[in-house]
Amino acid sequence: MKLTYLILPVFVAAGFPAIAEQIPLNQGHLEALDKNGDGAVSKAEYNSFADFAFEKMDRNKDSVLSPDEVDDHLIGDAFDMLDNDANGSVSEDEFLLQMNEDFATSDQDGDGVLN
Ligand SMILES: [Ca+2]
Ligand SMILES: [Ca+2]
Ligand SMILES: [Ca+2]
Ligand SMILES: [Ca+2]
Repeated sequence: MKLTYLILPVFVAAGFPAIAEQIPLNQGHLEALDKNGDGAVSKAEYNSFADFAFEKMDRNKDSVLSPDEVDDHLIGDAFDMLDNDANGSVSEDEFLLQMNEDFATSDQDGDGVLN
């Protein structure tokens, strides 16, 4: 399975080693997301990871991500992509929207879990 490009930097945000733009999802990533150890990443597990990543990136704890907070963790033009309403900050809703799209993209067989 391929990670989509946004998920990967979020791994970086969560303390995984920095890595290049797009890599295959490896067993270590899966295990980190798979909290209950059933070998698959459910939407709930993925969402709790997304929450964690958002909080981790939001250094000043104002509940939005500024460009510098995003640039520290995400690659390329991730900020513009995340900032749907182009108001110069990324809300948690905007972030989770993109994360949900990434989940759907990664879940190629559409069964609601990544494995
Ligand atoms: Ca699981
Ligand atoms: Ca912030
Ligand atoms: Ca915004
Ligand atoms: Ca699946």
